[in-house]
Amino acid sequence: MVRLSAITPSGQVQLGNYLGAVRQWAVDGGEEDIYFISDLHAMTTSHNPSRLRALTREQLAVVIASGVDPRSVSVQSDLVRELGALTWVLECTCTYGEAARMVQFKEKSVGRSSVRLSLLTYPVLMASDILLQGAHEVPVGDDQKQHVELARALARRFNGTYGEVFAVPRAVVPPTGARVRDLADPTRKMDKTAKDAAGTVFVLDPPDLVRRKIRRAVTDDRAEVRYAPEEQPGVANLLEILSACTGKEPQELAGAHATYDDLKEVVAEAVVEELRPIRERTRELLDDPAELDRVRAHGAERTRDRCRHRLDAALRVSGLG
Ligand code: AQP
Repeated sequence: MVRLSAITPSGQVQLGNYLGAVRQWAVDGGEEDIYFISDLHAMTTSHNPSRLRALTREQLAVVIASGVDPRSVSVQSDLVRELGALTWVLECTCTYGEAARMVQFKEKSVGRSSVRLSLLTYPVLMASDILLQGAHEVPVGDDQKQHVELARALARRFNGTYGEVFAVPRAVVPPTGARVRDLADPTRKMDKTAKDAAGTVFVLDPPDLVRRKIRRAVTDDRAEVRYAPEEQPGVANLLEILSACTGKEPQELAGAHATYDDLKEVVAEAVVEELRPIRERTRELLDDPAELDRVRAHGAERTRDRCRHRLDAALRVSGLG
C-alpha cells in the first residue's frame, strides 16, 4: 500500500500543517510511502524564485525534523520532466468543465484581476503526482478531497480508454487530523499565507513569539472555559490545540482550567514544548547542507525509479514515442 501526501512551500510551515498532517506522516509512515514538498504547486500564484527555493529547503528540513522517515521524503520539482510529460497526457484526458468545477479554483481565483492558468490546471498536476507514483491512498483535508476525486476519474478514464496503467487512488481523511483555526480569527483555518501573521503560529517561531501569539488569541466575553466549537470557536480552538499536544480530550481539558488566561498559559507552554525539538533539529539540518542534499538526491532517485515504467507505459499506450 502506497500513501502519498505533500506540503506546499507557499509560506513557512504552520502549526496546523504540523498537527494536522506532518506529525501524522511521522507516525503512520510506511516503507512505501511518499511525502514531498510540492514546490510546483507553490507557483500557481505570484511567487518569488529565491524565496520559493529557500522555503522548499526549509520545509524539507522541518518535515525531516518532525520525524518523517527521510527515505520517504522528496521534492516535487526534482521530477519536473516526468510530471510535465504525464500532466500533458492527463490534460488531454481531462475536460475544461472538470477543471473549472474545482471549488478551490473558484475560491482562489475570485476577485483577482490576473489568474495564472496553472491555478486552473494544477489539480491535473496533482493527479500526475498521485498516479505517477502508483499511490493507493492520499490523506487530505476536506478541501482537497475533490482533487483526489478528479485523480480517480482521470485514472479510470485513462485506463478505460488506452489500457490499464494506473492504480485508482482514494482520498482518506486522517481520523486524528486536528483542524487548527487562526488565533486572531477562529472562524477561519490557520494557514501559511494569512495576511495577518498574528493568528498563525509558525513551527519555527521563537518560543517567546509563540507565547505572545497564543496569549493574544481571540476568545469571547463569556469568561467560561467550555468546549463549544460553535458558540466559542476561539476557546474550542485553544482546547483542540492542547488536546493535540497532550492526547487528552478537549472536554476534559476544559474542566481543568478556570480562566482564559490560565488556559492560554498552558496551551502556550504545551505548544512551545511540542515545537522545541523540531526547531532545534531543523536548525541543525539547515546548518548541514550536505545532509539535506543527500536526502533530496535520494528522494529524487527513488521517485524517478518508481515512476519510470509507469510513465513509459502511459506514453506508449496513448500513442506517443
Ligand atoms: N489549519 C490547519 N489545520 C490542520 N491541517 C492543516 N493543513 C493545512 N492547514 C491546516 C494540512 O497541511 C497539509 C499541507 O497543506 P498544504 O501546504 O498542501 O496546503 P494548505 O492546506 O493550503 O495549507 P495552508 O497552510 O493553508 O497554506 P496556504 O496559506 O498556502 O493555503 C495538508 O494536509 C493540509 O490539509
